[in-house]
Amino acid sequence: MADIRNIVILTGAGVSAESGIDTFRGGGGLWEQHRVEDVATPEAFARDPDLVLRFYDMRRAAIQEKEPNRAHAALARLDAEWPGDLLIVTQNVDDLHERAGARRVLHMHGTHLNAWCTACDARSRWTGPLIDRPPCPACGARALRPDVVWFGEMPYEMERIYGALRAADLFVSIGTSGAVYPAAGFVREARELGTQTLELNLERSQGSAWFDETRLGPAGELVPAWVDEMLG
Ligand code: BJW
Repeated sequence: MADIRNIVILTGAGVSAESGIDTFRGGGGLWEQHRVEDVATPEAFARDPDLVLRFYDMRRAAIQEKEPNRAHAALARLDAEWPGDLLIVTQNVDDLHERAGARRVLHMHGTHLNAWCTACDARSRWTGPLIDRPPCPACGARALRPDVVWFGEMPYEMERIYGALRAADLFVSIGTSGAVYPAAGFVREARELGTQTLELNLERSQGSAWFDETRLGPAGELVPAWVDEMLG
């Protein structure tokens, strides 16, 4: 890890697993017998909005009961103390990075704690349920949906992410299966740019072969140890 100034960190569900938030593809990856791919799509929302809203209401309520873990805390410390550029690109829709104190965080798949009005396009902070079709605080239309990125939709702030990847000296992927694009492709972008790449995961992921180094173990142990290394 020599000559590193700019760092991009990609996080996935594994970073929040030790906070008690289920991963997507662990434990069968099913919710009430539905695959994530069948609930997290605009088609599913059009076909059965109650099912999809119930799924998100349940998860929005659950994350508010959870607390950041040692991995979130270590990344927040790195964010606070790292003198170079740093960007935590999270696929997670929980707010545990922020609640641990991290500031340089980008939610590429959106956030549970926003509702998006499909009538006026406003985003509003939202902590309660959506199942009863509450009115949009901005325009009053009953057209709110979770502000999350479903399959077939464009993830947020891709230009900013690719810009940070181009400037990075180190790309680190933590707790993600490498099953979902475009995030799964970041390691290849980084390699093509000659950037050092490191993976921290409980087990080998679909992308492990692309990384210069993979360290296996729980994020709550691996991340604090790596952050200690980085901060010397
Ligand atoms: C631990 C641990 C511990 C456990 N410690 N680790 C080829 C190229 C480009 C696109 C595609 C393509 N083929 C198909 C596509 C389209 C599609 C896609 O990827 N489909 C796949 C099924 C193949 N992608 C899209 O549609 C995306 N949009 C898009 O591509 O737009 C066009 C575009 C093209 C090019 C550039 C830009 C745009 C949108 C994807 C949206 C994903 N949405 C979801 C739902 C979000 C809302 C919600 O939360 O409900 O995002 S799906 C779900 O998967 C969620 C996650 O963020 C995402 C990734 O999951 P993650 O985080 O990796 O979790 P898991 O469960 O898979 O893995 C957990 C990992 O943790 C495991 O590895 C464990 O080992 C580890 N772990 N405990 C450390 N204690």
